[in-house]
Amino acid sequence: MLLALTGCTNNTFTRLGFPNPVTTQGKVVLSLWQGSWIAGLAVGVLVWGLILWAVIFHRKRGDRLPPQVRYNMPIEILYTVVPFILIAVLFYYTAKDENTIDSLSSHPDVTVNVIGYQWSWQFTYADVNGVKANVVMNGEPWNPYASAQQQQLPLLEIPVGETVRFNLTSPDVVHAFWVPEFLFKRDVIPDHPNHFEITATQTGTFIGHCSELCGLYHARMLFTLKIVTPAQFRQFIATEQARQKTAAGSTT
Ligand SMILES: [Cu+2]
Repeated sequence: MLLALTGCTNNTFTRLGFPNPVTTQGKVVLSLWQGSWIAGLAVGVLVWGLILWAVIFHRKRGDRLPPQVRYNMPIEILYTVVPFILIAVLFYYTAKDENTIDSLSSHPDVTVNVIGYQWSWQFTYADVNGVKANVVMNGEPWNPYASAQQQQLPLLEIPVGETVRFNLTSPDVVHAFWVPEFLFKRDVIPDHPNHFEITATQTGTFIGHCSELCGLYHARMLFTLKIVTPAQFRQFIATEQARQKTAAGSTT
């Protein structure tokens, strides 16, 4: 029933509490989550059924000790083999999906270098379709004296339907890059660059978070993620390149 439900509807109930994924990788995570629940429920129903059966049909009827099953080889082997099969199936699908989610293409369409620092984000568009972009989007570290409305969140804009690679580094402590709708987070570790790729499947605006407690204003370490059409994205890059060139020119 659950399988049929997941096939034809898309709501929090059939997603078992997960957000609606907006990347191809996120959809893989969601399927693994749903599959694990279905497997878990199937085992649960069997075990609960056996417990109820024992409770109802094997109640204590007098003082005679019922037949004991200790050192019964076939049952001992069953106890060992069945859990092993359960774990092996879960392991197989988890490892398979991890490989899919972790896979890096040889030529991503867009490469973004991400620096997570106390307490904001910097996004550098290193490469767009094999061409150096040199666009830097920097957040202002959280200012406790400014109102939430005054505070500008750093902007990460990416195109829908194209592979985007993120290279993650940190100059200070461990952070973690997290967009709930990616159904994915990855640590941002000093002296240990991390990488991952996503392909967005729909446009929209989302909020990204740091998900590793990193100090006083950790909770304020947010960014805006905008997934736009490839044409809007090219326009964004061109506009930022022009703006940043002018800004650089006016300071020298
Ligand atoms: Cu952080």
